[in-house]
Order: sequence, then structure tokens, then C-alpha cells
Amino acid sequence: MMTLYTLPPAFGLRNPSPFCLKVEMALTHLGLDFEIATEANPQKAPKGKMPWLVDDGIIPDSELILDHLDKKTDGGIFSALAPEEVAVGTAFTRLAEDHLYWMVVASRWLDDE
Ligand SMILES: N[C@@H](CCC(=O)N[C@@H](CS)C(=O)NCC(=O)O)C(=O)O
Repeated sequence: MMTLYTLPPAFGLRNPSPFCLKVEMALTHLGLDFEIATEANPQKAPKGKMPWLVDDGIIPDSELILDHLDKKTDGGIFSALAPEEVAVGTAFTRLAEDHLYWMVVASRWLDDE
């Protein structure tokens, strides 16, 4: 059985990490058998960030995990999309997760109001 390592619940949320929730949602959507293990210290993660998946080996990073799950399920995530749509999706994912994400983090945690 696969094990998804995620952050534990915090701030009244079942999981404070959108990356962990994204992978959990994909695993659930695909109907795959998995268990969740929590790790509060991202420094213990293979790449220092949550989540990671243990399947046939260790897979870090939510995007790499989605690619792994897509291959494992013969296109269960991306096969309905044309290559152009996958490319546009990848671009928006980079924009949201690598750039806009930090603005959301700053407004949530650095702005007292
Ligand atoms: N590109 C990574 C980003 C994951 C990420 O930033 N996770 C955060 C939690 S939301 C984390 O573990 N941060 C710890 C740190 O940066 O020290 C992915 O998609 O999995």
C-alpha cells in the first residue's frame, strides 16, 4: 500500500498544506489504496518539503507525485487532456505554486490585519 507523508492538522484545518491536499485529492479521485502518515518537520522530507509518497520507492514533490500516479493508472489524471492543455496547465501550476503562492503566504502570515 502507498503511504502519503503529509503535514499534521493545524490552525483548525485537516491539513495546512495545499500541496499535501492536492496529492491526497488525486489519490482519492483515482480510487487508489493509500494510507496517510504525518510528519510535522519538513526537514525530514526527502527534499525538505511536504508532501512525499512512498510507493515503489520515494517520490518527493506534489507535481512529480501526480506524474507518477498518472503513469501508474495509465493516464488516470492527464490522459483526457490534449498536449497543449497539459502545457497550459503546467504553466498555470508554476504561476500559482511557485509565484502567487508566496504572495498568499505573505498576506496570510505577515499582515496582522
Ligand atoms: N514544489 C513542492 C512545494 C511543497 C511545499 O512548499 N511544501 C511546504 C508546505 S505547504 C513545505 O514543506 N515547506 C517547508 C519549507 O519550505 O521549509 C511541491 O509541489 O510538493
